[in-house]
Amino acid sequence: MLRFQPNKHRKPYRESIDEILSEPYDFNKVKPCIESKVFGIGVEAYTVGSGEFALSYAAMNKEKCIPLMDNGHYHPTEVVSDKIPALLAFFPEIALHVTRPIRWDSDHVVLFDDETREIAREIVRCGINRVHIALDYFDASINRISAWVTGFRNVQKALLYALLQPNDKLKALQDSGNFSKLMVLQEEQKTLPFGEIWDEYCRRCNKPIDGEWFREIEAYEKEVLEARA
Ligand SMILES: [Mn+2]
Repeated sequence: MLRFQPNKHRKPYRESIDEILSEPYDFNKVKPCIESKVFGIGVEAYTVGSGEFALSYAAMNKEKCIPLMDNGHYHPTEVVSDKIPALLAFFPEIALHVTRPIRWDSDHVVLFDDETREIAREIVRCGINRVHIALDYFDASINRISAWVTGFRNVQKALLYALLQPNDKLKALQDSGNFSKLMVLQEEQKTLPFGEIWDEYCRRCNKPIDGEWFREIEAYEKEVLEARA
């Protein structure tokens, strides 16, 4: 007698996704996503929708769904930026949940940090039209509007930063094996005056520049949110 039932959870999970995706929809307009996770609260030792499960499902059902990577859902030594070109070698399009992981947890407010910039650079290098970008974070310990605005602006900043890179020049240096110059150029770009370009982008979009918007949120907190409490 079998003590354990193999695939007790994964088989019904697979069948339920099959059933959900059997409903008619236009795949050109609706992009169901299969998102993996490396943990679940209280079930750190075993997660049904693991990376292998989700990616295999998406690979076998390319006409019905696309894979989604949440960068809070991997081991802390793995980076989603590196996985983007790998998946795009097999899938015409992919989706992302951009977030900020801390240890085993995800969903913190996205910062303008190294990995967010690297994710944006891979998106730009691989083809911005092939990647659907969604944000996935919250933080109830800080003002939620400022959390939302900070993370959203940081992803926009990362994309602008990536678009400003001399990508053709960097590619030519890589292709010709000139890795010394490639490294030097990439390092020197880090201290170029990015903030002024971001401010100009905000002005052209008719949106507040950094330093202007937070006071509006503070005023709203005082006048509206605190009055509700
Ligand atoms: Mn997610």
